[in-house]
Amino acid sequence: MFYLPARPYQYTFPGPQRTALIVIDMQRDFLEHGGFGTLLGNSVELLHPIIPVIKRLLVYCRQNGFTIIHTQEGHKTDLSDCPHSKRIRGRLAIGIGDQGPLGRILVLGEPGNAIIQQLRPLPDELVIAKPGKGAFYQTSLHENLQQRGITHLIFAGVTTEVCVASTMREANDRGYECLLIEDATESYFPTFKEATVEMIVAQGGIIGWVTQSQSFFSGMSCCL
Ligand code: TIU
Repeated sequence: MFYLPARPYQYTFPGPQRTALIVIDMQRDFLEHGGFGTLLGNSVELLHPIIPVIKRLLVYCRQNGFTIIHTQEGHKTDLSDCPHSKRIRGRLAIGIGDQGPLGRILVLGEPGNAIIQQLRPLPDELVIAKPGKGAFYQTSLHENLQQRGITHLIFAGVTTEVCVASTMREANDRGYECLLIEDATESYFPTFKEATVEMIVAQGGIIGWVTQSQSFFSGMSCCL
C-alpha cells in the first residue's frame, strides 16, 4: 500500500496498477484566448499556473506505471448530444456550436477542443470526449476503469468547481477513492476553488481527499 499526506487524513492506495491520473479538460477552449472560457467572460490566465504542475504529474505518472486518462468537454458536430438548455445558457453572443476564434465552440475535432500542446496525450493514453460536465455522463469511462481494475483516481485539471468537482462526485458515487491535487486544479474564481476544496474534505472527506503535488511526489518516493 501507498500512503500520502492529505486532507482530511492520510490517503491510502494500492499503487499505480490500480490507480489512474485523470486530467480534466485541459483543452484550448478553457485555457486560450477566444475559446469557450473567454466567451463566458473569464480570464484564462488564471488557469495557467497549473500547466507545469500537471506536466510534472504526467511525466511522473507515466514513468511509474499509472493509467493516464485525459478528458475533453465537447459535442458532436450536429450537437445532438448537447441539451438545448446548455446551448442557450448564458445568452452568449457566440455560444456552443457557433463559429468562434478557435473554430466551432465546444465541438469535438475543432481547434479549440484540442488539449493544449504542453499536455498533449501520448498515443496509448485514453482520451474521453464528454458532452457533460461530469466525465462519467454518456461516456465509457466507468467501463474502461473497471476493465483495467482501477479503484483509485487522482484528479487534476479545470475547472475545480465545475468539471473536476462534477466528475469527482460521479466517481465517489461509483465507489472510487478520489484524490484531488490542489495545485494541479484551478478555477476562474479563486474563492470557488477554495470552497470546493473545503467541501471535498469536509465531513470526513465526504467526496474524497486533497493534497499538494509535492506531497504526492515525496509520499510516492518513500514507497517506490
Ligand atoms: N465554465 C467553467 O468553469 N467550466 C466549464 O464549462 N467546463 C469545465 O469545467 N471543464
